[in-house]
Amino acid sequence: MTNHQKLTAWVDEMVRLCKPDRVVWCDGSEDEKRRLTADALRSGDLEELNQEKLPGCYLHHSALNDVARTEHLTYICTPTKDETGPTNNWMEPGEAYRTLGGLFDGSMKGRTMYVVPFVMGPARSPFSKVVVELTDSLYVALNIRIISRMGKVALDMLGETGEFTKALHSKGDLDMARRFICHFPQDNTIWSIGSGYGGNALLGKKCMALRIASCLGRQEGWLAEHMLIVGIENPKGETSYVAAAFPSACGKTNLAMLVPPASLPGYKIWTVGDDIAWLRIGPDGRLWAINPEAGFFGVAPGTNKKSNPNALATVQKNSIYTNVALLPDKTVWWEGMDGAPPEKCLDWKNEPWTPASKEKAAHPNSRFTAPASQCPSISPEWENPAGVPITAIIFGGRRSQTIPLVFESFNWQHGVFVGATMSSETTAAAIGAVGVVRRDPMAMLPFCGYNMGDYLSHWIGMGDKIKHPPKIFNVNWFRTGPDGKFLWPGFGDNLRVLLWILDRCEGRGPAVKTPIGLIPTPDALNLTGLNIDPEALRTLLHVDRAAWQAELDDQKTFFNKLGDRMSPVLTNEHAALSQRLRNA
Ligand code: SAT
Ligand code: MN
Repeated sequence: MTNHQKLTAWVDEMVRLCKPDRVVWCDGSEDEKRRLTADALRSGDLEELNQEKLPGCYLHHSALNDVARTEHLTYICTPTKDETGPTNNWMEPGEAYRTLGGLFDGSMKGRTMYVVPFVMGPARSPFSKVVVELTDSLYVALNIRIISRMGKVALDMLGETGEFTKALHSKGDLDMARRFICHFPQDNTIWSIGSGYGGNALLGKKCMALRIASCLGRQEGWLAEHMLIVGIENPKGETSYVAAAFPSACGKTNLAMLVPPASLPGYKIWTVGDDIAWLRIGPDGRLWAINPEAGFFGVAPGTNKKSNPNALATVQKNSIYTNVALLPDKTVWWEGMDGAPPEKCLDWKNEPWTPASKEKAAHPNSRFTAPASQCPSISPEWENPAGVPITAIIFGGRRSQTIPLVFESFNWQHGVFVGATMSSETTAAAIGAVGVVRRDPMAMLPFCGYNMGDYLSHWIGMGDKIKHPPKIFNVNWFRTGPDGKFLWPGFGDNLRVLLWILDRCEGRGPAVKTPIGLIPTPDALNLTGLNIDPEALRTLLHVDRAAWQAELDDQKTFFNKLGDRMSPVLTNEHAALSQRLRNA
């Protein structure tokens, strides 16, 4: 299938290591999809869903101990620990190759190795990159087929000498004690063993498009970010694009597919990407973004006709569901779907479930994998090889207190500080406690492939090179009142915040200067048709001095952790914020 000698030599070497019974090169064809699906149904990797109601859709159950990313088992392997930095786990490359090599040795005996070449980024884009993943998981091969441009297209792009990321994956024995996800930036290599799930196993996604790509971006002068990309078309037919970073399971997919409220007629939302953005400086001095992916790996629970009708429409065909509940008519269900819970179903563990059951029917991190092209709001520009120009960058976390609904930074450097001091309450997307506030700069804490201090300096440095930088904002949809309920309606109504942001980018939109940034005056947001308590709005736009003092201290603790690699520009920004709060 290829005359790329380095590629075939590497595959041969990995075959000698893993010792699969068979090696299958994936070409990405429809015929191959039918074959692999039939194999997956036979092996139990997939279960067929109701083909009348959900054509081309299948259900996958993961192992019970393999339901989310395992950050504590994820390593960056650089010659020195300093290159990896204090926020990542580090393993010396030689030791990593030895340890994992021992586990990979013979790991595919009795199994098939799928050679899965794929392109991250639009075909024919100079910004796209090729990855070849070797995997013993049919589920992984079939998922990659959906979320990237897989097969011949990638080998064609490689030609005989092209560069590619070498990604090796085996389910191993799925035991967490023998699970490792290792990245070797200097070798453009990823080795992952012991998990078959999501970001641990679909190596093009978090491992390549963020961790490895962030290293490439640093070398080559661009940014690989955990950001959705969305176009907002106004009633005059003009579209502006924004990129927004939120941690996993904080509503990126919902924001990327937002449906404008009926009370704001004439606006349209265009989805370019829902999870990852690669950002480069264009010849016009603006920042341009591509979505390296071709599909969505979205959180299922909470997806319904109100929260995300576009996602719901997207997943009606050609989709793989993971760890959702199965209804008697072989369709799927999850908590937060429209209507009443079913009288009975099979839960994500394949056990009988009724509304009286104590546990959830769908796993909180259950997912759908669906082709982006099926999304009703997909942007006509989503595969433009040049990307789309970015007007604003938005940072946001899940914070029940302190952080206002929206504020604008004073300039690029302050905006980078705002991103660097992002924080969020943890979610089910990673193993560990849920609801704990953690610092998560640019939503990249688990995904930055090198020293976080250097990463933040790279952001500062990019600002010097971008002639027309986007304005930087911060949002928080998740602030709650004394009763614990969300103060802001969220979802479609988030458009009201986006419109203020775009107004500000055009030099319009009233704002008040506060120590933390520029905040809309209460009448600056278009609230037509929205019934919101004025007191709630006041709280949403309020900067509480005492709470911000505590925030400052926590920011400082985090910055100190980054040690001497911390950007002095950002420590100065911290001091300036402290001063502004004192003077306020
Ligand atoms: O498991 S993934 O990393 O693919 C999803 C996520 O955590 O955002
Ligand atoms: Mn994500």
